[in-house]
Amino acid sequence: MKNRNIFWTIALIILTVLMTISCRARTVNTPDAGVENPQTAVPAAESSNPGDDSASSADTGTENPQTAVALSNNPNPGDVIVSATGISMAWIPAGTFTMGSNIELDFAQPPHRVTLTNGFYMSNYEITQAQWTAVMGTNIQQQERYYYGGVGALSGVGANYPMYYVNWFDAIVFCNMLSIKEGLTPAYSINNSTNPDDWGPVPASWNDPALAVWETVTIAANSTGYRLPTEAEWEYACRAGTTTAYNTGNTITDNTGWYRHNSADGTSEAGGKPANAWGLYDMHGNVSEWVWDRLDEYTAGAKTDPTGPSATDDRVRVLRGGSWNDYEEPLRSAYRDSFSPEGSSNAWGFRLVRP
Ligand SMILES: [Ca+2]
Repeated sequence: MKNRNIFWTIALIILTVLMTISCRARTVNTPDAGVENPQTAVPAAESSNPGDDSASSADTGTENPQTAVALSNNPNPGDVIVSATGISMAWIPAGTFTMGSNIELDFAQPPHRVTLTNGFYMSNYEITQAQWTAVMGTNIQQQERYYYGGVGALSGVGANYPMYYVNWFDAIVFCNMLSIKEGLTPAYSINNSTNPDDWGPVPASWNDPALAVWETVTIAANSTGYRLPTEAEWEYACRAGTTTAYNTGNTITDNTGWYRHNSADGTSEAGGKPANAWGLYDMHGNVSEWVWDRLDEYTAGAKTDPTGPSATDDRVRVLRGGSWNDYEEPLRSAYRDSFSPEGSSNAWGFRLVRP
């Protein structure tokens, strides 16, 4: 009887130890609610697979792109969520900053105070070719159709390369298609429909009669879906608290981003240069990025949640951040480029935001 008691005592101790070890292991492996701190995220070289679900998930152990992560009620700047489609997005906090610059070449005078009253999520990377194909079903070769310089050419092909040959209308179609795919309320409405299937073919030439209708696009109030950043949201997120010409300082360096002096005559895989303080990659260079706003001259007064002019006489839309094909100046945080919304190029792409 005594031996039997000792046996059960030892068995109980062993069982307790085993359960403790098991619990500890499970605790260590549990993802932190899918939230990844970009300050501790794996370096870009190891995580340069924004379009590759399996690799990023296996590498970090904190992302499961197959599962939409519940939005945090109180995220910190740079906290990452990963959408059901595998698009990682960083939290950009509400705040006030000085938009524009006094550098004449930036076309961004006068500098003025802008307040963004709501935080938002912004995709950590430019939308990649794999992400485009997953939502739209077409590849970069099928999308190549018009180059404003007159000569078409592909400038980098691969799952993790940024998508280009996307005109402004293509980008808003992508936003709504992705929102529908993920069960969110689409942000854009044309002719009282938020379903791009009702909109007809995307206008891709300056004399397409459908342009008149497409340019009436509006943002649906209170939508939960994906959209292009406003110009103010883009610059605020690019700066991430910095006030210098680039978010890496007042002079460009190799780490600032891909541009004409360090890109091999084309785009590079997303995430190849260091992220800014809020975990955003390639805000400077690689592909220049469409934003929502039509181009207009800045005015001096302070503004809250600006969305640009609504008049269609300013029909060109703003592009931000410069590209692999640009010299130093267009990569600056404040620099404003623009083009007609039906135009596309092998140096222009986009990224997304959502509430
Ligand atoms: Ca870019």
